Amino acid sequence: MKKARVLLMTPNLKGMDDGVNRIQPSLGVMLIAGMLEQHGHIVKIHDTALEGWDHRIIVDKKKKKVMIGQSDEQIKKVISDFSPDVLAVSVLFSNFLNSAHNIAKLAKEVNSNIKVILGGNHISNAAIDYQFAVNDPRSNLPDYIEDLENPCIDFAMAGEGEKPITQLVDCIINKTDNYSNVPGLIKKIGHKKYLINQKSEKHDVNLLPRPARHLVNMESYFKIGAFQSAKARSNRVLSVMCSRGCPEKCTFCTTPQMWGSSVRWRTTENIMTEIKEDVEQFNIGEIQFLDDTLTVNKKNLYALCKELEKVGLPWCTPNGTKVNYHLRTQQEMYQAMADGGCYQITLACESGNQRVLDHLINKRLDLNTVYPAIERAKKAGMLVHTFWILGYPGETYEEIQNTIKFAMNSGADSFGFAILNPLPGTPIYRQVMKEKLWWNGRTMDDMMLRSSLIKVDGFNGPEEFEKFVNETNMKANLLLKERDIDRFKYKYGQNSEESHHFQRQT
Ligand code: B12
Ligand code: SF4
Repeated sequence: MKKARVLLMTPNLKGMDDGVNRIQPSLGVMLIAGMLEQHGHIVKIHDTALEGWDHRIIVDKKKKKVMIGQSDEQIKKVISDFSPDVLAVSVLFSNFLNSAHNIAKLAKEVNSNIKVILGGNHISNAAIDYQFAVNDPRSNLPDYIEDLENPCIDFAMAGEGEKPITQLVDCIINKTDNYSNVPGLIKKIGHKKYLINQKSEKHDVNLLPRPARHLVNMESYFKIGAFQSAKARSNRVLSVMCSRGCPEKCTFCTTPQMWGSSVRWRTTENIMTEIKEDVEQFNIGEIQFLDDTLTVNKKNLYALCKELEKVGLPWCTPNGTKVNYHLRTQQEMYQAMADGGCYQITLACESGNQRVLDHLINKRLDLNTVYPAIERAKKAGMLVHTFWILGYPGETYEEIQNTIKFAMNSGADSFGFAILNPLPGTPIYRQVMKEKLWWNGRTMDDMMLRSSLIKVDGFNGPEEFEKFVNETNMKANLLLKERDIDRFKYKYGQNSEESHHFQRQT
């Protein structure tokens, strides 16, 4: 079997000129790379945003939108130097799309024989929305798949990519044309007509390769130090995922569609082998778990905490954990996490209104469980960060204010008030498309950390709402300083009082 040269790229990043822009190695890309290497292919990973981190172009002054990453010439040079047979671009965020399309164009300019594949969360969900569009002409969803209408893109792939990409690369390099057997493959076959193969079966997470961190410029990520949980105990962060899937079905989230409802946990041994070896190899100072909800399976969590205790590194859960899991033994569970080294837990509270939780986002969360959970996590010795979302379609101005009040009275140490972004593939996105709820002039392309895309009750425009949410974040994150200066210093560091930037880091 012939072996291919595969270049895996993550595109330039869109960010807010005055905001915190985060960057970390892409787990998806590293896992795919690991699998391709196992199959003997020659693989290179290149993150154009990382390599061009200091190169920022203002794309829209009013929206404070900047593009971070390498220039076209630099990207072309990388492609031409490596001379790949296959260029695989990962589109994790919908706002990566333009940069991804640009990379595809540049690749074809370098050599029109390079086969370009797009994959990742955005692509997977765009394919789902396309199927909705075909079945419902009144959906206002596009009745075509944008990516495949671009002649520079040969294939897209939906779903988990590790196994199918090796099949696709084999087809390409050995010119077998056996595309209908490649799970998740999407290929244009006519005007607005596509071959859409059924997605791959859910992968056995214990058979996945190790993320190919050896192919990544880890030192540059450490130097920038803008990992998911920005106020880390160390810049040398290892991002680890123990599980795939989530049993919940929140209407704003892509996880149930993308990863499935049953949670697949890696064995403790499998997780710890990765952690121990990579902690050693990269001199890691902190672990951040990227699981969608790390506390879902108590037995696995306990086993993990026991092993992490032996490693002795600080760790945290930058993604939200569900507030109301294992209520009867919650104190014990939080204690096990704290004893295992968890210095900060994030609780995904989302709203201070039962109506919003029940009827707008299907969160399956009783508001009465929120304050006790925060108290228990603090009692166990952890800092408590909380997630809240403002601006759901159908949420009233009063409900937005309620959420802020509820959050600020909760006793949490810090607060991330996000703006609801309608994410492709989710029920909320389909509602937004059907009811045409976008702010005038805003599209999916404007999605960034704290940018406002859809209309919000009580606000006249996106800028007004963004300003309001930014100020709310500032105000809420100053509370800890007023309430408990020692805890504030513990969270932000000894010199935090002098820092004018700490509020942005939560
Ligand atoms: C970590 C994370 C972040 C991190 C870092 C991202 C990174 N580079 O690692 C940070 C903090 C930056 C972040 C920020 C945001 N995030 Co985020 N984040 C995640 C999270 C929790 C994990 C990502 C991950 O590593 N997944 C695991 C890997 C293995 O999956 P994967 O990358 O998708 O790869 C697999 C497949 O997609 C496929 N694949 C991937 N690439 C390719 C390429 C090819 C060619 C092929 C064939 C296959 C393939 O194979 C891989 C292995 O199976 C996801 C949720 C999730 N569970 O995925 C949300 C998620 C990606 N985030 C999301 C959002 C909305 C945001 C924010 C906008 C938040 C906000 N509202 O403020 C910001 C955007 C920032 C920006 N600049 O635009 C959404 C994105 C949805 C969308 N359509 O855009 C997600 C999906 C969560 C959700 N709510 O649904 N995020
Ligand atoms: S928001 Fe969290 S709990 Fe809800 S479906 Fe997504 S991952 Fe699961």
